[in-house]
Amino acid sequence: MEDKLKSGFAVIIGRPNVGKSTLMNHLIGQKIAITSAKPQTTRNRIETVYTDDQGQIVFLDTPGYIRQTKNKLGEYMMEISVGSLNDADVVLWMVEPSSYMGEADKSILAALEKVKSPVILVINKVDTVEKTTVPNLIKSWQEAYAFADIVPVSGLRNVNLTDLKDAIFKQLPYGPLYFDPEELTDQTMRQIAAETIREKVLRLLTAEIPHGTAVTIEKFHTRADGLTEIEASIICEKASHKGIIIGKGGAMLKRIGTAARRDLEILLDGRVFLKLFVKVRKDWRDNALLLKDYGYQNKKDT
Ligand SMILES: Nc1nc2c(ncn2[C@@H]2O[C@H](COP(=O)(O)OP(=O)(O)OP(=O)(O)O)[C@@H](O)[C@H]2O)c(=O)[nH]1
Ligand SMILES: [Mg+2]
Repeated sequence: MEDKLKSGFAVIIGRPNVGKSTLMNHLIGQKIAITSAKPQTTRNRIETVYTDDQGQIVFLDTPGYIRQTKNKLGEYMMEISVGSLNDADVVLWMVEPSSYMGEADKSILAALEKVKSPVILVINKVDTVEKTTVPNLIKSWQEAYAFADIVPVSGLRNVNLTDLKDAIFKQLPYGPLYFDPEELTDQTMRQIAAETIREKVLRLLTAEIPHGTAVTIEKFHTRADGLTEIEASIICEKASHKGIIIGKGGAMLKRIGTAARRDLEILLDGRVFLKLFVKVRKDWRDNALLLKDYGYQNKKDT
């Protein structure tokens, strides 16, 4: 019945690399947010919409919470992460399957003390621990906070995701759907394309280089014959990084391009012609104007 539907915003917060973006993608059944084994993959707030006969959950994926930022990009990411809590009807705090609470988790806990909305603790990656340890994990986290619920899951392996959705709906108010159920995300195709390329950079390059990269889309055009032409630039911080991103004889750039094109062809359901450039912009992560150009700017500041 229409008037029995529930709806609201579920904000996913947690340390870098705990699996927030993976969980969100698996909850909605489509890959929207990029993921990688490197911490601080997500840089922006990413909204996705899940609708079923109980109602609608709007998920907000956020950058991994860190205590100390090293540059303006990091500051921006933390503003997004903590600021998103204000929009939450329910908070999903995601942790590793361990009873250990690190400094970042303690800071999150302190931030949550100021939040009025209910908090569900999501213990992720339970596929990596003995099943028998889970009840003890739940018990030890129970002592930390008056959680509305504690749900162990594996986002990657789709374990307990229905239970998690039920737990979320339980906390949401009755109300109208915010979005057309067909509207899966607030991300534009251009944004998803840029992020897909950045994901390949994160996954294919090691160490520090990916953290200093951004991707801009110069051209995005779908031709009458269905082929989409995309031109994009990978921005990096040093000439030496540019050399590594391009690789010997252009081999690395080719690998990045091929991997990104494959994903984009699935996403766009058509052929893609992808041309990549690499540019150096020294210290862009501390340059307010460049950050804005690359899409890292608070909406309230525009
Ligand atoms: N074994 C296992 N690995 C997982 C699970 N969920 C995520 N991962 C892995 O954990 C890593 C980080 O996943 P992400 O989804 O990018 O993590 P995140 O919390 O969004 O990270 P940031 O955006 O950096 O804050 C990736 O290598 C995932 O494949 C899970 O349930 N089980
Ligand atoms: Mg993420």
